[in-house]
Order: sequence, then structure tokens, then C-alpha cells
Amino acid sequence: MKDVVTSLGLNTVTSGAFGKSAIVLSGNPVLAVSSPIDRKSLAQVPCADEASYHRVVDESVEVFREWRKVPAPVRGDMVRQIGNAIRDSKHALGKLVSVETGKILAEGEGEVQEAIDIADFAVGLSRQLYGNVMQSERKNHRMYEQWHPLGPIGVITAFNFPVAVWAWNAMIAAVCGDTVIWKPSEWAPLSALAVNSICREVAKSSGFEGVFSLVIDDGPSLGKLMAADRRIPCVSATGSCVMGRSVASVVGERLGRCILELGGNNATIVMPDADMNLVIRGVLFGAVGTAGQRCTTIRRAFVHADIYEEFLSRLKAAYAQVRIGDPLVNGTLMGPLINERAVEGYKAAIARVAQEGGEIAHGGQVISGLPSPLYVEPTIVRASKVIPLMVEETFAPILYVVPVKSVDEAIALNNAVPQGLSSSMFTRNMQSMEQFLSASGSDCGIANVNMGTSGAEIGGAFGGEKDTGGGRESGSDSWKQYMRRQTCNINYGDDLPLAQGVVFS
Ligand code: UN1
Repeated sequence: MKDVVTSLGLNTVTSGAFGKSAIVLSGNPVLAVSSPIDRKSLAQVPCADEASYHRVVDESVEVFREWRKVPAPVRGDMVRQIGNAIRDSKHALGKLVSVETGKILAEGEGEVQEAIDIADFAVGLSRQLYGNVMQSERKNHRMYEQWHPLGPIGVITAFNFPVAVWAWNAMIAAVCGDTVIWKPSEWAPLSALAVNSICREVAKSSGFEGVFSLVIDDGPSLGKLMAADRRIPCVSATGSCVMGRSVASVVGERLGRCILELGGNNATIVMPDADMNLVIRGVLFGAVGTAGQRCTTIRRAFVHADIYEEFLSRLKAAYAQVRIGDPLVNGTLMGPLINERAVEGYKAAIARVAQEGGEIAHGGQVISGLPSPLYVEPTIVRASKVIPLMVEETFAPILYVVPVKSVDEAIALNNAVPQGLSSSMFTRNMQSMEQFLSASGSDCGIANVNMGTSGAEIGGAFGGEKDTGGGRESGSDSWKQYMRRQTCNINYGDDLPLAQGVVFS
């Protein structure tokens, strides 16, 4: 397992702070990284301290001053080369993601593909940073808007998508003319080091190595500095609602910009006319994939009473087939949770199920006899009505299944949680589908039909409402958040007409 760490040169990391170049850190705390697969040590990474953080940000500001002047399509060409370089290392990076986070190899590689896809998207975007031209009400006047680079973007990422979510921000920010300062999760610093060094290597040949900087920390301190840092006009943060609230209040206090992608508590609705083969496959991937540790994981299923028992028995049969174990082995569908704290969260939720009136229909145990104590059974909880546990997001593979009688009831329950990231409905009925997608339907940022809640493509804007934080990343027009809009008015006449017909003479 350590082979991939060694092959990427991560066994001898000497810096956890990269600005225009690597900053030598001596005497700083060291982050001990081990794999959740077997809890064996992978590497020791020096943490950046406050002084090196400030140096990195100063350098990022300095690089930004030049990078913003490079024509956007030229910036796009650098991102094209980055996409290709990541493509060349797709297998190694995918394996590293698996080793570091415990997700299965197919998902590790899928995540790297997501980074490649957003790089490709960003290349095209670099020629399409369009502004509008408006019709002026004044004679001989022209009015239009243009988009300028914003500045260094702070990107705080979570452990579960240690490459893709950063890439959603970084590839777009780079073509927009911004620089990027990355504070990855202390639970997945190696994937960040590897992908960041590939990007820096490519950027170096264009003379802009410092477009991508990185600071590694063993806790939230540097993220907090970043939130308060006026040199960073925009902070994009992915993680828990608690973390997001703290980042948002500090960034808000200084009137900075925030892009938040926080907790999800996603539901799927299964109608009696659904194709059950699709349902079972979709729910299995959505609830068990990445061991339930995606922000888009299906955590709640509202299933029509007419098919409730059939759904449960077919899903239980599918869960019984799930191979749990080493995520690098072909055929494994579920690897370990990220760490002991996650297992504690799983156990605490399971312990509450019976107290709250639910019943474990499948799973519910931590598995012993595997190479680390972090493997748990994917769990199905049957509940005749919503129980308080379902309102919280437990970052583990626990699915609550509740019977419903109508589309209205299912939509109301879908919306009855603080979070609003993703949602889905399985149906072949056009009216049910349109009701789910209507203004009085799902209140989430993502609404899918005949598929689960996870596995979004990069082309759409990704994010959610309410406690999910309201941010949108990745495709569509998310790029606008990484730029500043300027409305320009030009008078090419010999008179000075005033707007609204005001006469001032
Ligand atoms: C996340 O869990 O933070 O839609 C991101 C998905 C992935 C991204 C998940 N493309 O499931």
C-alpha cells in the first residue's frame, strides 16, 4: 500500500507549506498519516505554522497581480496541461485517494476523473467568461458588464473528496485569473500534496508556480486564519455545518465572499410505479457508496406503503451481497470509515435507533477481524415514522426507510430537515415527477429522477440550500463567484444626459 505513497515521492515530504516555492519548516508539529485500511503509517507531513501561512498568502497575492493580466485563454491552456498531467497519473492518484480515505479503487479513480473533467470544462470556460451588454436609456451611451479576476481564493476541503472538490474550485479559479490557497483536511493531506505538486509542476513551466499554494495543518487553526484574512476575498469551504457556520460568520464579519458546501441529509422517494431494478441499484450506490461518507449520500428513503415491504426485502438482499473489506481489492464495494471518530458516530447513532422507535433491518455492527477497527456494516433502519435521528447527518452508511402514502407527504418529509443538498425520486409517473421538481417540490440544490442523490456530473452547479450553505461549485455559472463584476457606462456623445431623465442645471 505504501508503494503508491513512495512512487509519488510522498514518503519523504519536507514541507507542508507551498507558496511561490516550498517553504522549509523545521521544528513544526508533524502530521502522522495512516491508512484507514490497516492503520499502518503512510507518511509524516510537517505542518505549516502561522508565519509560513502568512508568507504563502503574501506570495499568492504577489502572483495574483501578474496572473490576472494573462489572457484568460492562455490561463486556460495551462489548465489544459494540468488536466493532461492529472490524466497521466490517474491510476496512481486514484490509488492514493483509496489508500488515504478508504474508498474503493473505482471511486478513487472516479474522483480523479472528476478533477480531469472539471479541468476540461475550465479550458472551454476560459474562452467564455462572458458579460452582458445592456441597452442604455441614454443617447450615445453604451452599458456593459465585464468580469475581472477576484484575488487569492481560500479553499478548505474535507477528507471525503480530497481531490475533486478542490479541483472544482481551483480549475475554475485559475482560468478566472485567481490564485488558490488550499487548506486540505488533516485526514487526507497526501492526496492534496500529490495533486497540488502536479499542478505546481505544470504551472512552473508557464512561470506561475505560485498560482497553486498549499498549507497543511493538523487542525482548524489555519482555516480560521484564512476566514479572517482580508487578503483572501473569497473562501470556499466544504465540510460540516458547524465548520461552515464558523467560517461564514468570520468571513461575513469582514464582508468577504463565501462559497459553502456543507452537510447533506439527502432523501430518495420511491413511488409504487418505479422500476424496482433501478431503485435497488440506485439506492445501493447512493447509500453504501463511499461507505456513506459523501455529502450526497442517501440517508433517508420515503417509500410508498404499497411497495414498502418489497423494497425492504429486495434492498436487504442487495446489502447482504455487499463485499466489505480492502478497498483496493477488485470486487470490494465498501471499505472502512475514515477514522475512529467516524466509527464512534456510527455506533452512537445505532445505539439510538431502538430508543427512538426504529428497528435495525440489516447491519448495525462494527466488523471485527479485518485489518483495522474501522469497518462497519452498511445499515438499514426501518421506522414507521420519522425519528429524531433522521434529522441529523451521521457521516456513515445508515439508511432510514419510512413508509409514505402520497407524493405530497413524501415531498414534505424530504424537505423537513435543516439541510438541503440533494434529493431524488424514482417514478415513471409524469405527474409525480413534475410535482417533485416544481416550485413546491424538493427544496434541495439537486433534484434527480430515477437515480440516487449522489454521483453528480461536473457540468451542473453543485451545492444546496438551507444549512447546506447555499454555495454552488463546479459547472454552470459557478465561475461568477470567483470573479468580480464591473458595470461599465461609456458616454460617446457631446452631451451629458442623466439617467431617469433628471435635469440638473
Ligand atoms: C461531496 O461529497 O462533498 O455528487 C462531493 C457526488 C460527487 C461529489 C460529492 N460527484 O457524489
